[in-house]
Amino acid sequence: MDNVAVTQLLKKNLALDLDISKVLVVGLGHTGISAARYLQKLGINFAVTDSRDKPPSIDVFLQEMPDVPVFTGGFNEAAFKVATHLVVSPGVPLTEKSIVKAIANGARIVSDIDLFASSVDVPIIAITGSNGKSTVTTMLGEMAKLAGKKVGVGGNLGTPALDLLESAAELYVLELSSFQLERTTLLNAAAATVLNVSADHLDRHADLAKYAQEKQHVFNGDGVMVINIDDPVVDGMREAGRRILTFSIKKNADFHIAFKGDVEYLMHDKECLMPLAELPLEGRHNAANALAALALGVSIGLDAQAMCTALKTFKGLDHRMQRVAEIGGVTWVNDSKATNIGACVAALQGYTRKVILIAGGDAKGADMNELTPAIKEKAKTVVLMGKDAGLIRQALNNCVPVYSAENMAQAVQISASVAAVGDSVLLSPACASLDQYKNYQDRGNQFSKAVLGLLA
Ligand code: UMA
Ligand code: ADP
Repeated sequence: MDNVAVTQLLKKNLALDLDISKVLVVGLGHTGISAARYLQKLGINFAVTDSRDKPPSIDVFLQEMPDVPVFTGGFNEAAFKVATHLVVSPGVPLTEKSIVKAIANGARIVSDIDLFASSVDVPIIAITGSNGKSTVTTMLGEMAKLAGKKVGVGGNLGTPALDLLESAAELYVLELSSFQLERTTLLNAAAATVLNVSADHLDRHADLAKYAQEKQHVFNGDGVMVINIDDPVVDGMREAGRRILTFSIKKNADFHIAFKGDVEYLMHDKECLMPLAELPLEGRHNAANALAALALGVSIGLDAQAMCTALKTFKGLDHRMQRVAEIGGVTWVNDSKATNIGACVAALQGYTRKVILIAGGDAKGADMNELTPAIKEKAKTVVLMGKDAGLIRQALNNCVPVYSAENMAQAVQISASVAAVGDSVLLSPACASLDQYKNYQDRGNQFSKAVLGLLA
């Protein structure tokens, strides 16, 4: 879409008027800088604020936009007072005092996704859920490429949505977080899914119901709803009158798993799409992810053969059930991206033999008792680390042997000392990493480094 058409839509949809509106971009990380570039390009009057002294994108911002007002080291009250619109980064809670006050004064909250949705006239596929978003988003991106589409892939995954506009794609696949969705009103995706809902980010959302409600916004509009019927919370999100495609790894659905003879297939209705064994990813949950990606692809008419080829050659993402090494008959698996209970439980459920589990970190307000049944069933030993290790230890109540580790090197050493030939050691923390690491990648890398160090 050209700039004139976009500014007309912004005025119509968001009352964002080139001549009179004053936008405040709140947060200067990836989202903030992408929003600033977007507003600059359209000639919209804006300023930027960030509570940190030196926010992540400040240098590049000052270089690219030296004339735009920027307030750091605290949220600038005067800037909030004059703002008609706030583009709030997902990491900044809407309960922030300055934001609450600005809303009371009539300012309108706009997300980068709202701006994005007002700037494209090609289909958007939107993917959310507690777990599997990045995997399904990447899978679908690969499928679309193999099906010959020029596709833009991003959102919560890597490239901020507004930066994708440069690619002038004919299809966009967006991973969206609950924080992005809670502040988005304009999305009307051609097809959307909530992959699953389990406890996460409860330090930011009031409770599980509120968190699920935010995720449900992904279904705003009239596009195809792709529904996981194995998850009762998601199944309850169906809307009458909408086109719905269902998927399940447990029962019959539009996309499901079934045996034909002694081969298990990914199925679309009665059609065998591909043998499940040809999906090169560990864990039953990845079969669900593949079915979700297939359903989303079918809903926008992607070629089934191209989609299956993409699945068969899908490499998987780092830090998700990633096999690091086999050393002395022990397999070491990095699932550092398991930053909530649901992901850890899914990882454990994929094993037939009991594992040694390394877990712990920042529980983000989750109830660690929910982890106990899966650990009881699937773990022979647990090694705990991080801020909320005590909560997990308490929840386990000595149902399995539990060790404590100060850091990753020690956790790996302890695991190596208790592992026997044929065992797997799984890093699947069920917690965020920020109490001890830069991010989940840093945690996963430290795990891999310590494991490979065992070879020395
Ligand atoms: N900030 C403040 N005050 C605050 C909190 C943050 O000023 O109280 C500032 C920070 O100083 C920072 C800026 O806000 O400079 C932006 O921070 P942000 O946390 O919103 O991060 P972005 O760099 O804009 O990245 C965000 C997503 N981050 C979060 O949702 C926390 C990125 O997802 C996403 O890739 C990016 O937008 C592009 O869309 C990351 C993530 O961890 C990967 N997401 C969570 C998850 O997957 O679990 C939801
Ligand atoms: P997200 O982007 O939602 O965090 P990822 O694809 O990055 O999802 O995977 C995050 C974690 O969740 C990893 O530990 C992965 O093994 C696990 N996981 C992936 N898909 C699922 C699923 N469908 N159900 C439960 N856990 C999953």
